[in-house]
Amino acid sequence: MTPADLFSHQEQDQPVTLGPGAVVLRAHALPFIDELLPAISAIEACSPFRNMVTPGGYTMSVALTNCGELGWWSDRRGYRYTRIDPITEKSWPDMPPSFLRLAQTAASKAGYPDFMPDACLVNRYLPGSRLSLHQDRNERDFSAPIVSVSLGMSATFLFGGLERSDRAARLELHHGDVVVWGGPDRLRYHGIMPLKGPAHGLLGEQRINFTFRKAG
Ligand code: MD3
Ligand code: FE
Repeated sequence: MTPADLFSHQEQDQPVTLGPGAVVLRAHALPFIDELLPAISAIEACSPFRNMVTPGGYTMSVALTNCGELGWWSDRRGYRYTRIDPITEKSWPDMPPSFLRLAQTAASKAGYPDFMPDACLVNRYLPGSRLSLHQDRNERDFSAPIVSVSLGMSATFLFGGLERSDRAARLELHHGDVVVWGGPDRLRYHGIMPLKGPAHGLLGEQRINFTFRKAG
């Protein structure tokens, strides 16, 4: 059996370790789903999804919005966190209570009982959208983990090493999966292969991912 087969046949109810600080909680978000979908609509109504431009001048194929005190932003001048959405010129929408509970229950299961995220990036992938290998290093404190939640269509996640040139392993992420990345895995290169495959029963032809961070 290949590692991919092992991942796809694993028990749904026990955490799977990807590295010393990386834990996959299969289907952990499913009990929250009835609260999450309306909460995403409410966020989107305040701060719509938009395709940001990278410092290199490329428009991202992933559309993004934020909730929480701080929101991630990219333009020709660089990557950073802002308190104000530059499009609406208002604060980013509040982090919904259901989002916070989901992030904190997941972080606790992974060994981070005091996780207090102040930022949540919401990514929307349509068929063909991808995220090339990158590190998340715009946050002030790398001792806090990142919690990621996948909804909708399945995607192939790439997790590399601490150098861009390190060979990346692959993992399928499905609707409801939550991954906690901390400790020595916090700065690993990672990305998402171009989205393809069957539409999701509930969300249709899209994948939504949110990542909770302690940014400030
Ligand atoms: C590993 N998002 O928003 S989530 C991102 O599915 C991002 O939309 C991807 O990478 C997505 O920055 C991947 C999984 C993830 C998120 C953050 C990490 C894995 C990580 C930070 C460090 C190591
Ligand atoms: Fe990332």
